[in-house]
Amino acid sequence: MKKLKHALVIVDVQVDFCPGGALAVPEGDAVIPVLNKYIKLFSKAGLPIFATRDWHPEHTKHFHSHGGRWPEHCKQGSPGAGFHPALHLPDTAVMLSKGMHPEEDGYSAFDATDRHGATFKNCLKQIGITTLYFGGLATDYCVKWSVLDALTFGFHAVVLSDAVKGVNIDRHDTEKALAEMHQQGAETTTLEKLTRLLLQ
Ligand code: VGL
Ligand code: ZN
Repeated sequence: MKKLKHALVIVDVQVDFCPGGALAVPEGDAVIPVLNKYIKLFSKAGLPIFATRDWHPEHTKHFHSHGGRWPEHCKQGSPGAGFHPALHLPDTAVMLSKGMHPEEDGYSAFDATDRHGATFKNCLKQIGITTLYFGGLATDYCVKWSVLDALTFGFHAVVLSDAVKGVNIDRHDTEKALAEMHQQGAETTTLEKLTRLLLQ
């Protein structure tokens, strides 16, 4: 892991995607303690951490109520749209918001912008990031599209296989998503492997 060229991307670890939330990912909260360890690892190494949030307007084609695929979730400013309180995001983490456009799903982190309106891609370019490590929710939607976009844009993409969970509307969606990401060139790692690599 070359210094400063790698970054952690935590996708949509929000209240609504965890058990009890409006669009709960089964066992979605299980990623949190693992992600907290990744956060420590990246922080200690001085590597940047990004956290995306799904941030929908009241009216969007994303929702059932407007002909879309999903129940209402992660509405801007609602408690469900907050980061899960057990996730220990450092103050230095860069928050990115996505899904604000009423005509678009905005699944990918590359649809997101920071608080100044800068795109994720520009944030990464500015600091010379080449490799992205993805964890969070959900494997078969926002993680998948973020990883595929990362590859399309020429980044190395690594899926943190012990820190992602899928919605699984169809039983095999997570499996399929992981296979598709792999096929497109994504790698996978685990906390154990990455820790070992860093200590070398
Ligand atoms: C997501 C479904 C709808 C996700 C967001 O974060 O994966 N999934 N909106
Ligand atoms: Zn959404």
